[in-house]
Amino acid sequence: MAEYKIGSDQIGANNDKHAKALYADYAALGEHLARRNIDIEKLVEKVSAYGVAVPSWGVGTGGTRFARFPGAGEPRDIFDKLDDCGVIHQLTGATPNVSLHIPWDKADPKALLEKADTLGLGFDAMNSNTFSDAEGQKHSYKFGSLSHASAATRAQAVEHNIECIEIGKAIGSKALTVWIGDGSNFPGQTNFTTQFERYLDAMKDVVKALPADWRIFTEHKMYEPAFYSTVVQDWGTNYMIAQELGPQAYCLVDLGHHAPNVNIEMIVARLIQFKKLGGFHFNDSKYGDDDLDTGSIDPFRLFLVFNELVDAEQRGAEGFDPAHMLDQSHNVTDPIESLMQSAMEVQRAYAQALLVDRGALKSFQEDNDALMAAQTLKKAFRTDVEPILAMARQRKGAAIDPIAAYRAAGYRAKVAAERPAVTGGSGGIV
Ligand code: LRH
Ligand code: MN
Ligand code: MN
Repeated sequence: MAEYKIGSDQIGANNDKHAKALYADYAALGEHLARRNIDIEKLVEKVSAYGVAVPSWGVGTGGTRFARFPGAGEPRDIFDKLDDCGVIHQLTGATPNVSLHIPWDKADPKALLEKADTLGLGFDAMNSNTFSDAEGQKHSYKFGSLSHASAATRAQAVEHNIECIEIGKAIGSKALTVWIGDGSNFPGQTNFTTQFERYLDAMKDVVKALPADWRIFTEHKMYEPAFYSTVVQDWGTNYMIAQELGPQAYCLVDLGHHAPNVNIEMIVARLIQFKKLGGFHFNDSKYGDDDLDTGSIDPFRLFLVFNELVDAEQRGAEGFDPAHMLDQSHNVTDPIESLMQSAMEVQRAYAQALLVDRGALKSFQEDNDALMAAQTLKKAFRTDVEPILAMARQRKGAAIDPIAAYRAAGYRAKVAAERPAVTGGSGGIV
């Protein structure tokens, strides 16, 4: 039994305030969906079983390239971070796993496991960091890591990734996500081909260290921190990498890592079709890698991504098992609130995508009825599925309204009293 940070009586008291309205809304939606031949109970089951992992680095206040404004009760270490992740899961019932970033979260694996156990949490993919220099590290990553011109620097980056696998093995993780900042800032600074060859060779060494039941996810990103060229810049390159690295290698899609207007849902469909979709970093963006709360800018795009995922799930696409993780940075909100909101947005998109009448959609597509095909998706997207999500939470003992319950519990003030205040500074995380 998990030792949660917020009393279940507090959640219960908050739920009591919302229960009557929830039952009424649930009954009304159930009736409406029945007319569409949809069983609301089946949807609650599906949504209940759904989970998205929280990034350990997301529970601290992030920064821009210009400044960081820490909030009250900033987690001091990975154990505080896990406490915060535990609260997110306790209130939403939607985030059973945490994704760690090494060396930021480096700690005794036994202690990590014990702490996660007390909070009822598990661990999703490990993330390596060769985009910044760790304290005491011999070779700098200023000019790259896995693709660096110097063999010693590349070997150090390979070693770091192997260390992440070792830690992951000890805590029950089954995947490693590799994102590198390698690239160049000026035309001529690097040779595209040589740099990519070096990267592939180094990654092959990492893959050799992968246990048989692990997967490795490579994450592409168009630019930043490199501003002229990036080694793993788009899904095409990413797909080539996954092909080169073999059957354990898959592509990770971070929603914020594409050129503006790129059709991300179509990229997702392609990667599913060719059995190389490894997972997601969900977030939202307006301009670049903004790391805004998931679904805060373009919820329709999130729905369209889930439309592809549900399509694949329902037709039993071979080898389809993507990891679902959030990757956000919070500058002006309480990270716990933002992550809870995002987890619920992801669930919402999933529930909406489950509502798509796929039989009708197929006929409209075959009849070239563009208007009705589009309306079929819109009809699902426009349905307010909140009572389904709230009912799934309530039945798990989570909160009907997680943000209200969190605020009422005063968790932030409580940890602010225990955790020393952190002063701001210049920009940080990418
Ligand atoms: C890079 C990225 C990647 C990192 C995380 C901190 O922009 O999305 O996933 O590991 O941010
Ligand atoms: Mn990411
Ligand atoms: Mn990013």
